[in-house]
Amino acid sequence: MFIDLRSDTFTKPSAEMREAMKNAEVGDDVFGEDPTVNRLQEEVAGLLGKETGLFVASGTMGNQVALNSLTQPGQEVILEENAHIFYYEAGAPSLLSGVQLRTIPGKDGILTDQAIEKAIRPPNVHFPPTSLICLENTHNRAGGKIYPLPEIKKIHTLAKKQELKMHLDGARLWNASVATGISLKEYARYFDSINVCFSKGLGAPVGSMLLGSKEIMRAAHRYRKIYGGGMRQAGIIAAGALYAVNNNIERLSQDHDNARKLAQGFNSVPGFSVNMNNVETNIVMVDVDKNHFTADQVVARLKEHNILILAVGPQRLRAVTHLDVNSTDIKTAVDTIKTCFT
Ligand code: TLP
Repeated sequence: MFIDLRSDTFTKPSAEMREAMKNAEVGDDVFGEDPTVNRLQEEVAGLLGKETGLFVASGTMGNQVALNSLTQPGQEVILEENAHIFYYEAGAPSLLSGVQLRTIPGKDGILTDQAIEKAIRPPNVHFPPTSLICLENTHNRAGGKIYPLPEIKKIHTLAKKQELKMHLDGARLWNASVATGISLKEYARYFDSINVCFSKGLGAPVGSMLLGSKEIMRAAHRYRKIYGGGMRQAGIIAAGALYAVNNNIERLSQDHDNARKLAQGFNSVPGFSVNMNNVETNIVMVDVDKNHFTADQVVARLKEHNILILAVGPQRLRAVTHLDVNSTDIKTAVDTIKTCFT
């Protein structure tokens, strides 16, 4: 049995979740007639305080449908240089929305309103018009970093002043909310659209949701269809997501505790270092000293001992905690790291 720390996307649906999926009431969701999808959309829209939600196949689809709905081809979108939308979505914004991405380096993934203000294009025939700001909370490549609410508020004020739209990639917004005690609604209110994922820390096998006003969601619904995302009896998978939302949010705090323990474990071994200030949720970014090993060497060695982690750079590892990894597994992982590398 592997202890799989590569991502919180590796979770398998529990017996109870599978039971809920098996018993799901279904209908044709392209006609808006799947009762389970409709219930999920209503419940999650209620949780986030948005008018309406649209169940989509993946986080990537949610983000890309949002970009399509909030921009026009030829416009520019501002985002942080390590944002998932820029880094890991296969160049989709240029292909699907015809927009140009303007990336800005953040501090641990976080942008300030001043940095964004400098990047907004003034009216000039030479420039693409800026139309959208995208933030990511928690920030994946920054190691699950939580976007500070005061910063979000300042960026929102700037966006209002400059008449720009705001989209949130909230694949792990649940983690931010559980870690800070700030409600999902409070985080959501500063954004025109938000994507949340059920298939990460919440442990559902498939599915994400885009949320926003009825007007934005009308456009989003059409783009989802254009992308081939009309999923018919999607209630089968929506039931897994519904189960996840109703049962697996509060327990995320255990994943956060486990991430801290794992990070401390790495820090106790020469050659590894984790900035503990950045271990705020369930992602641990580990820097590997090149005088000791490469990230690939560490991955290979740990795999021999049934522990799976990811190399996300030549000297950088990522480990993610989730509901299929308990505190005993973390202890085993830490003991193994100590024996293998000291
Ligand atoms: N992230 C995955 C990989 O794509 C890197 C992971 O293992 O962390 N936004 C954020 C912040 C994400 O972390 C992810 C997935 C997505 C969007 C995309 O979701 P999916 O994989 O459902 O398209």
